[in-house]
Parts: sequence; structure tokens; C-alpha cells
Amino acid sequence: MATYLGFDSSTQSLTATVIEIAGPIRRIVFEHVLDFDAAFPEYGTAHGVVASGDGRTVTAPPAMWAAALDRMAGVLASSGLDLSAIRAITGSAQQHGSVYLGAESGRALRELDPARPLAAQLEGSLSRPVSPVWMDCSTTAECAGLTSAMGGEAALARLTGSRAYERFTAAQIRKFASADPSGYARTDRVHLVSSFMASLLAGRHAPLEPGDASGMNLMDLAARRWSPNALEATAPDLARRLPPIHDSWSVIGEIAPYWRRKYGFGAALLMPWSGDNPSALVGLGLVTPGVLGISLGTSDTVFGPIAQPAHDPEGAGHVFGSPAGGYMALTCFANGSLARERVRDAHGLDWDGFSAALRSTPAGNGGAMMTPWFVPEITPLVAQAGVRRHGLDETDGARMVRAIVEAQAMAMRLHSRWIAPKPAAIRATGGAAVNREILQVIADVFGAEIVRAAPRNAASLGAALRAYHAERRAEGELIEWEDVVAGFTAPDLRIEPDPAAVAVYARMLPAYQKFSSNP
Ligand code: ADP
Ligand code: XUL
Repeated sequence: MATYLGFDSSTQSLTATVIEIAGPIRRIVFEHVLDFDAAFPEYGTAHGVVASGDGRTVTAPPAMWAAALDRMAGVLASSGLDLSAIRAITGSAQQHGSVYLGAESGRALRELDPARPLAAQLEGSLSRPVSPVWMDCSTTAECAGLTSAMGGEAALARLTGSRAYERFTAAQIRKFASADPSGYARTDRVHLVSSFMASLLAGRHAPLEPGDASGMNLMDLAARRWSPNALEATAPDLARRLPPIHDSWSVIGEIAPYWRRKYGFGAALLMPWSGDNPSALVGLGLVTPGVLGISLGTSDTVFGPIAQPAHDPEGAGHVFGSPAGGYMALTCFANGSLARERVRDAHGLDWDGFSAALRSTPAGNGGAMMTPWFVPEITPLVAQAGVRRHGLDETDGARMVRAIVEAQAMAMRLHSRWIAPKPAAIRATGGAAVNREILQVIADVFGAEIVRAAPRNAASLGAALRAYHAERRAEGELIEWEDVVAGFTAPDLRIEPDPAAVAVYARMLPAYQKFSSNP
């Protein structure tokens, strides 16, 4: 029996997934989630983070993530699983967050003592006790400085896959280096959350891989190397402080003695950890270009694997490395479930009523349209919230419901053409993917079949699948990615587009584009 372990260190929790692969048997044998607030109240986090009064500065204590890894290993050890049989381990983490370590960290990692808790042994190693995380938006000035030093937004997006974003690591490092020069001077290593967690398992500083390194505004996306110009524009002497970038499937060593002696792991191989979005791409089975993923969560995201390092001509999307090779494109819509809930609540509906409204109204809504911008929008960039209506009575609940869902689906179609102009199929996931009627509208607007990925922890499953692929590769067995994910990502629902509705939306799409781009 071969088992593989994947972690996901996300904003609010740490998840572990163990898969078993033995011939035709491919199954999840362990899955556990540790919620940070509940399990580690001593760190004082809310939803995994500590936010300033104005909400712009958002950090988390890296010691808490270490404590969670230690606790999770204990849960694994008492689960009855044979940890000595786990062949390989990797993980993923929330993207963009950075961890700052001093020169003594190398020795602390090498000399981890199984008789003592992990987090306490790192106390002297942090040159900055907190990590800025992806929710931080306090670096607008640093973004402007970086953008102008790099020759403008378009040049930076072409080079690194994204224009400068507040949460991206370059702006965060730039802010720390100028706000706390002595803290920066004491910093020997700047890790991402992913490479910090991998370092704990390895007992030495671990490398990054292109999937997560591309969330920093520092990596030359095409070359998959640090861009010397971007490093120089960010902070003095940054090159020697960053981990190297290795292939996602490279073996970085075996799990450190700390974990073997304390919890009974064997000589499991380790690979670099990736970002949660790139890892979820694998966990959802999105391993071949042409297939699009849509996640209907708090916000909606559209993403997919792409072969070449393209970039969004409108500058709203991101391109990351894919841990399955190639690249991944991602576009985020702030008005996702939030906007659907606003319309639902304004008309006193529950989700069943919302679905009934979609069933009772015709595709195209008789020409009525609205824009979905209940809050400022990322894609397209809409700075001021405000919903516009055309031929729509706002007291007509059923038609308002159809209008919001059609507007969102058309926006997804228009702003994902740079990812996949005509996707062959769409994989849907996220909380709102339970709603068939919403999925039907999306299938009709795209003119593509939708398959729903069964809900599960896609990022930690993706990590376990990456561990399997990399361990086999290290043994000289090259497994195709379709075969790596087979059996783990089977859909639980299929929705076919309705040809009559597809024809309606083909006519409506240019009209919506004009309506939504013309203030
Ligand atoms: P996130 O991971 O971003 O926190 P989820 O993917 O868990 O979010 O999705 C949660 C959202 O799913 C809720 O905000 C809710 O609006 C939406 N949702 C739940 N059930 C339904 C339903 N039946 N129809 C439409 N949306 C739903
Ligand atoms: C992606 C992003 C978030 C975090 C959340 O750019 O900021 O999705 O990765 O974990």
C-alpha cells in the first residue's frame, strides 16, 4: 500500500489529506481540518488573522502555523494510520504572505528537538514576529513605487504575470524594508508561507516553486527565475534573502528527524509547497489547457491551466505557474455570492425561491439587464459600487434574480476569453455550485457543458496528488497528469447547455458588453 500526505495551510485552518494508491484502489484515507481560532486561542486571531482597526493592515503569527503543523502531526499519529508507510509529503499555503527569519534560523531548523514543542523552538528565529497576509492592503504607495521603477503596469504584468497588487509580496517586503530597516537588516531569509512550512518539515530552509513564487511580483514568469530588476526595485540586497526556485516536482530531501522520532514518520520524501490556488487546480483535476474552472464562493473566480505565460490584456487577472507544468490564469470577481445574496434578501427569498425565480423566467430576461456591482468590482475594475438597470423593474424579484445571475455569467465569459476563448468544458466548485439553476445559466452563456467537482478540500488533495506524482517521478516512473488525478476528481453532476438558450446569449453578449462598459 502506498500513501501520500498533502497539507493546506490556508487563512483560517490547516488541512491534511492522506491518499492511498494501490493499483485500481485510489481513495482518501484521512482528512482532518484544524481551525486556527478554535485550536489556538492563545494567538488571538479572528478568522485566522489579526486586523488593524481600519482593516488595511492584516497579519498572522507564523508561530501559530508551526504549532498547527505540530498538532496535526499528533492527530495523524493517533489516527491509526501507519505514518512510516507515507512515501512523500508536500503542501500548499495561502498565497503572498511572507515570513521573516534571522541568521540563527538555519541552526534552529537543523537542531529541532523532538522533546520540545515546535513553535517554542522558533522564537529566537523570527526577525519579524508577524507575517503580512494576502488580506493586507496597506501598501498602495509601495505598489506605485514598484510600478514606476519597473516601467509601468503593463511592463510589470508582462514580466511577472500580474501588475503590482497590495497583497503581493514585493510591495510587502518593500514596506518592511523601509519602515523597519534594522528588522530588515536582521532578516536573513524571506520565506512565503509555503516555503516556511516546507522548511519546518525539512529541518532546513526549503526552496519555492513557480506556482507560489509567481504571487510575489518578483519572478520572471517565462524564465521561472527571480527578476534581478524586480528584486532591485523592491529592497536592498534581496537576492541573498530569497529561497531558490525549484521545479514543483523536485525532491528537496527527506522529512527531518524531529518528525520521525516524535510522530513515527519514515523516510518520506518532501517536495516544495505551492500556493493554494495552483494546488487546487490539481485537486480539481484541471490539468489540461482548454478546461475552465469556476469557483462560486464568497467571491467568484474563473481559472484554468494555460500553456504559455499569457497575461490579461485588461490587467485584472493573474498568471501563476502551475505545479503541473505550464501556467495557470485566474480572474477574480468581487461580486459573487455576496451580490446574489443581496438580490435574494432584497426580495425576501431563500435559495429555493431564488432557484424557482430562475426556472420561471426566460433565458435573456426579455432583453432586461443589470450590472452586478453591489460592492466595488475587481473585474472589470469598478472603483465605485453601483448597480445599473436596463428595462428592469427593481421590484420584480424574479427578473432581478435572473438579471444578476445572467450579468455575472456574461462578465465571466467576457473576462475569461484571454484564458480560454471557447472552453471545451467547465468544472464548477464552491458553495453556490450546489445550485443547479445557476449552473444552467453559466452553461448556456458559455455554450459549454458544466461538470461539478464534488466538494472537498481541493488544495490539500492537490498537494497529496503532487506528492504521488513527484515520488513516482523520482523513482523513474513518469505518470501523465490525467492519470495522477484519475479517480479522485470524478464529477457528481453534469449540466448540458440548452441550444435555444445558447443562441439567445450569443446575441445578448455584445449588448451586455456595451451596456456594462458604457457608464
Ligand atoms: P468561501 O470558500 O469563499 O468562504 P464557499 O465556497 O463556502 O465560500 O461558498 C459560500 C457561499 O455559497 C455562501 O456565501 C452562499 O451565498 C453560497 N450558497 C450556499 N448555498 C447556496 C445555494 N443553494 N444557492 C446559491 N448559493 C449558495
Ligand atoms: C490569491 C489570493 C487568495 C489567497 C487565499 O491571489 O490572494 O486566494 O491565496 O488563500
